[in-house]
Amino acid sequence: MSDRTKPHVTVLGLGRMGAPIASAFLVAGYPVTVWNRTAAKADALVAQGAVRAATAAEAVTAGSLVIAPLLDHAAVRQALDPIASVLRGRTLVNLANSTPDHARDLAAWATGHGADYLDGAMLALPETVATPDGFFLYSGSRRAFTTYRRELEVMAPAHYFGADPGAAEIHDLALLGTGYAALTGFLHAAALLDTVGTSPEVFAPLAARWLHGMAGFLPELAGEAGRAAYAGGTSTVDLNRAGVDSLIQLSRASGITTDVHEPLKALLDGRSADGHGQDSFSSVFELLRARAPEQQ
Ligand code: FVH
Repeated sequence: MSDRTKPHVTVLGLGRMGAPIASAFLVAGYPVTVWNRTAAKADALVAQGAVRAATAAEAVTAGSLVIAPLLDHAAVRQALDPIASVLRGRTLVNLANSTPDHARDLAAWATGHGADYLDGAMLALPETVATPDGFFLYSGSRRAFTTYRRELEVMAPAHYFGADPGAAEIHDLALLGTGYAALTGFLHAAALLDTVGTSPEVFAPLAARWLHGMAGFLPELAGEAGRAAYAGGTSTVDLNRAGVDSLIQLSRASGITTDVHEPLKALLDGRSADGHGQDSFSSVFELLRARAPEQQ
């Protein structure tokens, strides 16, 4: 039974993320209208108490808060462009993964059609929606974030990154990049161990323990990079060059690709060739950071 004192929530897109999001609002007692391009995906939510809208326009009209966990920027534009006029007076929360520029474009477009716009990025898995294990990032309209903070927290702990609509996406992509590097490293290592009969399942707990320890190293790495203070570190460029080199040699000898670690070796070799072999590993940051055009 929904609580009529709560704002009416519309969820556009009932994929892996959208379905648990809509379900979480129903569990929290919100009146919920749902729409999905493939209508059958709404069946279970309708059984749970959601109202099924026949069209995206009907769905947007029903809610004051419109949440769109669609596939990507193109899907958002395809779903919303034809119905721009019904957005007026509503708050649109776009949760599709996109680039900062796409987020800014969409914010300008939505605002131009009279909507309040919040861009969101979901750092969660379908099963961690509405649990403390996931978290969502937001940027764009502060008024929208403040007004609907309680509703946003139904989906996941909510973090606001300021008025630039692109800010949530920059931070999201930075976190995805961190994760992709770690997970690709794990898969490469699993392929390596597969050659000696150690299964990925056996290796996973060991890798998780190591990654947990690595996470504890982040404040030190961040402090060095933030201050550009690389002297006296315990884990130097040259020490890690040797480690990465051994890994590449073993990969090659085992018939495993070296593609994952060659870029890191190139960075470490570059640092060493520039006379920074005894600097901390974190000094690789100096080769990665954006430079003024005249320094490139
Ligand atoms: N799934 C995950 O693990 C990650 C977790 C972190 C966040 N990502 C991002 O979340 C966005 C949604 O991802 P998803 O996993 O829910 O994606 P799908 O299950 O594939 O559902 C996609 C929904 O989008 C609808 N859709 C696609 N194209 C269109 C279109 N042109 N017009 C209207 N709707 C469209 C699709 O509809 P249908 O295929 O069922 O008809 C689904 O409702 C995403 O940005 C991830 O990067 C997920």
